[in-house]
Amino acid sequence: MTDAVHYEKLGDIAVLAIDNPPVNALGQAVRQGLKEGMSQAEADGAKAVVIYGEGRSFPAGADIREFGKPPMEPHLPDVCARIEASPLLVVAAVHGTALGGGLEVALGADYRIAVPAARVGLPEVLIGVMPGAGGTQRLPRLIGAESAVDIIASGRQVGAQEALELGIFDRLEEGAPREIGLAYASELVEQGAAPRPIREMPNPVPIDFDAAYEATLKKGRGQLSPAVAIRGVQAACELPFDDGMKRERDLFWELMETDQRQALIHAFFGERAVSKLPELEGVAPREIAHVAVIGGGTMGAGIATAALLSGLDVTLLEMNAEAAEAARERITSNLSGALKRGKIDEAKLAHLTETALTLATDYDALAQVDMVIEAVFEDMSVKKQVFEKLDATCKAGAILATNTSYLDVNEIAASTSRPEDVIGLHFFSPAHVMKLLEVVVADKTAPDVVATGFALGKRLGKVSVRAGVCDGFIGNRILAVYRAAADNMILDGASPFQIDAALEDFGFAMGPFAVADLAGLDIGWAVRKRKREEGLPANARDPHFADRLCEAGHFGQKTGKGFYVYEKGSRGRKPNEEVLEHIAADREAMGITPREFSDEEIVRRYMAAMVNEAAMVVGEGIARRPLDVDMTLLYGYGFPRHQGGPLKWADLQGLSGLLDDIKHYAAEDPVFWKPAPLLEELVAEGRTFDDLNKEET
Ligand code: T1G
Repeated sequence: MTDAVHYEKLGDIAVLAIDNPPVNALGQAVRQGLKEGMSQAEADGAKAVVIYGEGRSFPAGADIREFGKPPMEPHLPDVCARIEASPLLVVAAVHGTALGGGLEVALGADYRIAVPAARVGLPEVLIGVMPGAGGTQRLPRLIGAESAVDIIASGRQVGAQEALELGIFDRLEEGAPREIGLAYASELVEQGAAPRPIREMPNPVPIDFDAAYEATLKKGRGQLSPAVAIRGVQAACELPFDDGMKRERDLFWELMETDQRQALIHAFFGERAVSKLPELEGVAPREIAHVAVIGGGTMGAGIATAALLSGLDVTLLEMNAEAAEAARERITSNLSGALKRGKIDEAKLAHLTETALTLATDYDALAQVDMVIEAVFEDMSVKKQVFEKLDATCKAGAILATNTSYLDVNEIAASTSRPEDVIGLHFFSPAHVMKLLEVVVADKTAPDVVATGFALGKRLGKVSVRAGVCDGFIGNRILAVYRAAADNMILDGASPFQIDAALEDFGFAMGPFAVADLAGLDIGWAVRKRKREEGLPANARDPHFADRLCEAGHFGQKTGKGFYVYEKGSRGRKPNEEVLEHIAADREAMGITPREFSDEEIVRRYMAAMVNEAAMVVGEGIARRPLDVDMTLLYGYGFPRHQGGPLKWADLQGLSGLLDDIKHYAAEDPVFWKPAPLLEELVAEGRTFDDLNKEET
């Protein structure tokens, strides 16, 4: 027996305890142990076998770290088949999250018991593959094709009660998995229950698989795995079991070989690695129980909502009682979403908005808070006034954070006597929904203040990324460049509508101009005006077509018209042809003769600009690693997850080809296109952005 699976025999019942922390992933030692344990139980004359997980969970799946390496025997489908083929009664006792291969092992058993808090699922499609150990063959036989397609194509987790009702679990019982498994197995043995291998159940009734496939492919905006997994379920309906298993395996390996699998695994591990900073090893965060938010507008109310939902007490400071009450209404409205989704009930809503939330109009109310998050108007002089007051009011050790999206945090810190307690916490709107949090570390920010920023992010359920101080930090700095690349393509002949469509085909939920309409065109307008005041680089192209829209009061969705026209009451959008006249005027003023752009060129240029600026951001140390940029774009800017993030995408495309493109573009427009030194260095050395991730992590 391997030490990853402990074997013991109690009377007529053998027990296989899987012990492979942290999530009992089904690595080679576990698979070996299960196979040997089944043989041992049969050799010992046992009548039944109980399989359960030690620690926090029944196996949460195959060991994703083995992906991309030569597969090692015994293979998981064979282990599941071995369990199913046993003449003994096999009981799986489930707690925690039985996911992927974990659920597939449980489906190899004859009976499945679980604790009421257990959850199951087949989330393989979320990491670019599909169930590959019988999940697409056994689950449909057990619960029907339609329910199986829902669970497999969505990758969602299913609660124990729903799993019981579907037929995945036979019984729910409070208690330790080992105990409830033993008791259930004893009962079954006494009843003379017979093994009931799922492979012997009839083929499930088919659904319209072509329709399901097409609909899923469209919904996934080009992600392959959910749609391909449906073909696995189709095999369960149309083929004998063993042929279905072979079909599943073939489809699984097709997906395993895709770039999307590499991209999605990169996103899975990147989401966890990004908030592990070597410089914070052993640095204890400060205690945070009571936070203050200054400013109850959209951002402040969103931040307060996130803090309240995480169990923190919040004092929200506004200029006057009326503004403070308006903020409470915004927070209550934000929380009504959580109420509708069943995350909180009415009593909790009342507690959060009337007890946990305190409104204030006087800075003295902030004297004892542990942290202040400032979310006032994006103007340096206003922010400096706020921080001077906080410096004079807040207790020693209170953390003073600014939610600024681009202003210089060093300058804000310098307006206090305690710059070591000042940090940037850049939330993304809506702050109680968007997962990205840029933790902006100023020159004098103390390590335990950084650690506290990450601890707060974790508590709020955010993906926190460390950012250095520059205009726009990581995300907005890169956004400004790829948005400018799109503007330049418009000046040269493309239309905003073609650009949006091309990037939505690439996988973005919305193209850049639809996003600008959503965020509000006045935001970009203010940035362009600020940058003009600061002085643009000589010969920089400075389009005005978006300004013309704003001057006419068209700010996008909130005014019903921007790049698109938004009909009242309909979610649709129609191109606003007026913008084409403004574009033509710009081209004429710049003496440009427009040319055709292919969708492929649009994506290539847009992505080249994004990758190049991202390489500068990493090269300058504003982002610690390439994966930090990838997580920023995935969690804050709608970058398609199945493309992995801009720098993973660049690695998969090939850096030398990208650099060649950028040099070609630079020959046309040397002002906008300057190859990033880091990109040139990696190409020269034959290295990838992933190589840098490995060095740093
Ligand atoms: N393999 C390897 N490591 C894993 C892992 C896995 N399957 N799941 C989690 N980890 C690591 C994770 O990287 C982290 O490591 C630690 O465990 C704690 O995880 C044949 C082929 C189970 C819901 O996709 O969804 O089965 O950072 O921080 O928030 O059909 O982990 O501590 O070093 O996420 O409590 C299918 C993926 C695999 C499940 C727990 N299974 N995991 O969440 O903790 S493919 C999955 C999760 C498969 C078969 C196919 C979550 C979780 P570190 P965590 P958590």
